Amino acid sequence: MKILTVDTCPFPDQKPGTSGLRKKVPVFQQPHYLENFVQSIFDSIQAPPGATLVLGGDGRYYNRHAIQIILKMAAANGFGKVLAGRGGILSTPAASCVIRKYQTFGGIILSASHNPGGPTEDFGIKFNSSNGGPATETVTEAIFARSKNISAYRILEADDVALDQAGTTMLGNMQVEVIDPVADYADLMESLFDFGAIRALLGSGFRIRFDAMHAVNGPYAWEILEQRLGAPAGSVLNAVPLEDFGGGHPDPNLTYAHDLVEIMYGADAPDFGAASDGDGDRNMILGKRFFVTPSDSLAVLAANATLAPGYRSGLAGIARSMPTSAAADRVARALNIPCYETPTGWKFFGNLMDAGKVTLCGEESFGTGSSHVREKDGLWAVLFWLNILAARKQPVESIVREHWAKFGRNFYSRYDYEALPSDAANGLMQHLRDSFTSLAGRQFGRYAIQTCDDFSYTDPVDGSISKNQGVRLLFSDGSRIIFRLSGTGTDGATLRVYLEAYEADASMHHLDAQQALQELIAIALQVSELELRTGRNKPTVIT
Ligand code: G16
Repeated sequence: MKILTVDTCPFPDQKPGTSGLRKKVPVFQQPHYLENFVQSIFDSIQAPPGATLVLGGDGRYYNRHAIQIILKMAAANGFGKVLAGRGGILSTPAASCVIRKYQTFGGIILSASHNPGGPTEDFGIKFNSSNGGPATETVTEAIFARSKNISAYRILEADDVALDQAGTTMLGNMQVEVIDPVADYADLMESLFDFGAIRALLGSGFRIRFDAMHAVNGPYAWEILEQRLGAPAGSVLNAVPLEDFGGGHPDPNLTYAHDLVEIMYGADAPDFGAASDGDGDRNMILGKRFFVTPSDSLAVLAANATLAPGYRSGLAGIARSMPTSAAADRVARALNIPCYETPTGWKFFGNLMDAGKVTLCGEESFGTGSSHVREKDGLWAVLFWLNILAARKQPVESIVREHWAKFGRNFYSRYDYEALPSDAANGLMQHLRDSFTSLAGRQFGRYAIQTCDDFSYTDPVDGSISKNQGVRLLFSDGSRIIFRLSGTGTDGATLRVYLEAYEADASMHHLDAQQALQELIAIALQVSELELRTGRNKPTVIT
């Protein structure tokens, strides 16, 4: 087998976004496109010769093809071993788990997360470091810089590796070990949660539905929920991963997980419903005819954490992304532990967890997780909820309502305007920045703007600074409106408008969030000139 050095030219658009490089499949299919990016990773991460890499993805279209290329490039770049998920499958949290458990140099995860899959849909790739977490901005910047001046890549001339059965083969001088993608992760979950109590709950007539959305979590949910925990067959829906997710949009929210939503709001609704996304790191939690916002979910998990064996000794701290509601901050205050506010992107939590400053992390974008791995973790959140439900023996809705009664309610909603022309979206953001001086101190009905800024974060561990992380309008009563452009879309620009209002008065907690946030929504539309600038009179998705 021969190592080939292939001449190539740089592509200008290989800048990793919020979580790796995500593009349409035809972009990745351009000659040398994937290879350039993989070589840029290898050139930037300085792996010692003989290092071990973890490799897997969410099974979407192009996953198998990309894995073969990456294996041959890893062999040509001096790696000693690759641990690859059987069938090329590893959920994002499982990949993080395997990197940590076997103390590998890092891993490459193939996923475009919650974005649709298929020949004309999305694909993605990212590098995770030895802590199991997404590479820091310093590393992703180095990868991007390298991609702009790359002139050649190395690849082994070899046949494809058989990936569908566990076992070990050699690829040149590199060992490829095909591993069971589920076992290590399922064992980790069993070590964190009271499986006995959850099994008893599920055996007592408590009914659950988990919608895997034809994405990667199907086999994980089937093994854990139906096999190890004894949930009746059929509790896991859409459990077979498909390359195009069955034509669906594997994003667990009220719009895209509509099959589950219909079941959970139907006449004979089960007691608990949940869904996860393409690569298994996001989650949505539902009770009987009741939606738990991701921000509330983080706060409830934090307040009840000690009910789960893995968290019995308490939490070191909590972190949330800036646009996530401050519900978790109130719990942190009550527990007398620190709460950190980071920019959007799980990569910002890694340093805090490595330094032992936080145990739980969460984001409004349906992401919750803890220091058990360095990615958000969809099934973990589901099991945490089931553990709490088994311990408290109350319905989801009453647990959340009691939480609001104790801590107050942070009404919350996010409006997404997808596929906007980039110029219009950038213009709107610039208009807001230009308005900071005139907006500060202005009164809108009962709301007064106290300050406006563009969020900037200084990492308390390594001192790195991340600027321009979202425009914030902060009101005197603690309410907030935030405008941000998504870093994960592949189609024009996606504008996200985040709305939050705090209500201490329990007699108001029954209100619908859209009702409670009406005035703030009107202010957001007015100050941003959204309709005028984008031509949109309604959002694509409301969560
Ligand atoms: C990624 C990141 C998350 C982030 C989310 C949304 O999630 O890992 O930290 O909150 O994108 O980002 P944006 O608002 O920039 O689109 P995932 O599930 O797509 O990997």
